[in-house]
Amino acid sequence: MKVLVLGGDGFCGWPTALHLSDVGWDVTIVDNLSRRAIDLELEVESLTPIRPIGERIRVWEELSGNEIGYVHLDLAEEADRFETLLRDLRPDAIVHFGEQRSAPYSMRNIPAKRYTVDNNVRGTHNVLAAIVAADLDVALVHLGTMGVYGYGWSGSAPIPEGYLTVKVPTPDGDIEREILHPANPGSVYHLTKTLDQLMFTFYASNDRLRITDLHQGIVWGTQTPQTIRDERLINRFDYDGDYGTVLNRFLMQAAIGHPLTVHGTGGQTRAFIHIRDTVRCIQIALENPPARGDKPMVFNQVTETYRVRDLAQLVSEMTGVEIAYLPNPRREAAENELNVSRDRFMALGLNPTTLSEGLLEEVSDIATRYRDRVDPTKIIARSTWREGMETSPDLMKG
Ligand code: NAD
Ligand code: USQ
Repeated sequence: MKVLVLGGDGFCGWPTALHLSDVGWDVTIVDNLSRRAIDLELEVESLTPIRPIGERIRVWEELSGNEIGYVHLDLAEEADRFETLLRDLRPDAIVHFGEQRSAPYSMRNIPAKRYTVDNNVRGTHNVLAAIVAADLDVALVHLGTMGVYGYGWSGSAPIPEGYLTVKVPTPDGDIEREILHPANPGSVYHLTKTLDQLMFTFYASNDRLRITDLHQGIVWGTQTPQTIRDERLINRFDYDGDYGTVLNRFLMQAAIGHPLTVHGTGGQTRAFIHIRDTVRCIQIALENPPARGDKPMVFNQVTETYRVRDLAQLVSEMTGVEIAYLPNPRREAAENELNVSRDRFMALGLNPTTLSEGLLEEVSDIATRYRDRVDPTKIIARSTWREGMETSPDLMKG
């Protein structure tokens, strides 16, 4: 099986490339290294010491005997080169991680908003158009987000996997229709993922492309059985106010004794998944694609849901670090319930890593081990959803 991993140098893409290579697939990574460039722009580094892409790939080859290809290519800007790559390689499958993925970064300022839309929407469209132009019958798996559904929209009813059955009133009585679940994005980044969904619907219908959209929750954890084999293979771990996600941030904060930065009341409920399960889910999705002519298949890629303040409580009890309730820099519901259907992956054999199993390992093996690499001035989230919104003046000193 020949697979292209778009965005394969990133937090989810790198461990996925290694996992698929380890199970014997022929993997080629496509990445323009824009995420590493954003680290330079933000003057922050991954908590873990990630190595250059060429070295990562060489070390993997030495250890496993498996080659991984690498093509430096910008999906948004180099549409023709990408089409040529598809014609040359003729992959059986493509996994698409290659987007700007931070909600706070996407709200940082006008240039970051424009970049996020241009990069993500053009990139995804270029991928779809190139598959059609190269006349490939490929399984395309895209990483979407739980945030396309929004939070609190459907009350206590479980969020379905992508589609909703609705009753449409007509003069002859109600008729039932299945529609894409209404989109309710909470940031410019999340907005791009809702636009991706519409492009998938169109290309699945018009060009009979086989597309799976994975609405993934917040990924936590760092290592997989492959990245842990050698320190030079280590995965990235973002902790800064823009790219660090909530649980990994709390773990890093606990390791350096920084108060845990809960936004608002911490009543936000979110869905989570460990990086080890992300890579297994991708393999499962690639092995179970929709048929040609089917609508895009949607999986909710989540294993647990937690309230932010309960996560903070858990980490605080485990480590003794205090909790700081800060003004929320985002516009989001202060409190929400979240009930998510996730039957598909469970039915296909996913056996999830739960927080209770994996958390302590993360604190000791990653956060504590690399705590000297933390720049405390990068911890507080400074990107606000609207000009004039408050961030925390006290803790900003670091
Ligand atoms: P990441 O930023 O670590 O990785 C994305 C990779 O894509 C980077 O290596 C970047 O250089 C590359 N890239 C971006 N734009 C590109 C372009 N135009 N051309 C070529 N390469 C490009 O992000 P991640 O955390 O690995 O997320 C991967 C995907 O999963 C994203 O689409 C994200 O929306 C989705 N996702 C992530 C999470 C999470 O918690 N990390 C949760 C849900 C969904
Ligand atoms: N939060 C805090 N304190 C912090 C950081 C975050 O309270 O220090 C809160 C936020 O206000 C938010 C929640 O925690 O309510 C989640 O924030 P996050 O930064 O962990 O996650 P989010 O911005 O939603 O984005 C991340 C990934 C994104 C992915 C998304 C999945 O960066 O790529 O799409 O998770 S989901 O949230 O399910 O849509």
